[in-house]
Amino acid sequence: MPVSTCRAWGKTEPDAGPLPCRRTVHDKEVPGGPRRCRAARNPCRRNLADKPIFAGTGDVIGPFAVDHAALVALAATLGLAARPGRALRLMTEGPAALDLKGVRIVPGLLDPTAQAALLKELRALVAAAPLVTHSTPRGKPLSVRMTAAGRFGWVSDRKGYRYADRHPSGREWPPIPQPLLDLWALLVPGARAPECCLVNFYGEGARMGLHQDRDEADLTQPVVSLSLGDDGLFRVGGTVRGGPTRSCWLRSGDAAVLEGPARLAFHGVDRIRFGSSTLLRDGGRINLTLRVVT
Ligand SMILES: O=C(O)CCC(=O)C(=O)O
Repeated sequence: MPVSTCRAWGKTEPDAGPLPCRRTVHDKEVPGGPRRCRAARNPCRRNLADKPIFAGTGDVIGPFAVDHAALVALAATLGLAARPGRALRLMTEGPAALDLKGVRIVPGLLDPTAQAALLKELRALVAAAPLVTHSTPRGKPLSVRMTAAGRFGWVSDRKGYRYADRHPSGREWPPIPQPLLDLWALLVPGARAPECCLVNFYGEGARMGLHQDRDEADLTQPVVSLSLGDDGLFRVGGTVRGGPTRSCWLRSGDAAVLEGPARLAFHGVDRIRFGSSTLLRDGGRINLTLRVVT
């Protein structure tokens, strides 16, 4: 059987005919931006089984301007100051972004060292505020387990979806880890300070249906999301339910920013590739979303 080889992935797959390579980003941890599949004549077909409409090449909006001081602060709080090469490369090139229906996706923003450093902070966070299985107002348990940090945490139960100033245990939420505040400053300079960092944990089979983030009082403020661990298939639609959507895989270290007209875009996670990352020993995906609540 003829095969096409995607050199970037180093795998051979059955040849299913000429189809565009959808491998746009994410395949390697590349400080400073994504790499593309170079097998233009023999494109990889790895995503065929997944069938999402992936963001295409034309959607790459290239490096975006970053505040270098914010970048250095982030590198320092993540303990990367001793590795200035990486920070300097980012400072020179700027991270590249992808426009997914107005949502800014920044692939590979945190390298594996930075991810491990952040994970350490998250372990302390979860020890102080354990993950909870919330339920919908109708009483259906959510598959994603959650906790939070900051002045507020998002909760849900028979009383509805809302922000609460305490963990369901009655304890105050722990503070938002400094690297996440630095990440916010880097990605959305000029925005108000985040008041909540929602921590979503996706175990095997967990998903999040399409929804809008609209429990916050000031919808002009952005939402910043960071993914760690297993890949998650992120879907984005418009600002009204229904209509076309587009998807891309979010990988460990990728960030996404919902801002401007896309602040109220419907979005969700169709599924995760359980075990696709080695960041978490037992598998799973963590997503952190930083929000201004009041
Ligand atoms: O897990 C994700 O990537 C999305 C999380 C999300 O949509 C949310 O917390 O509102």
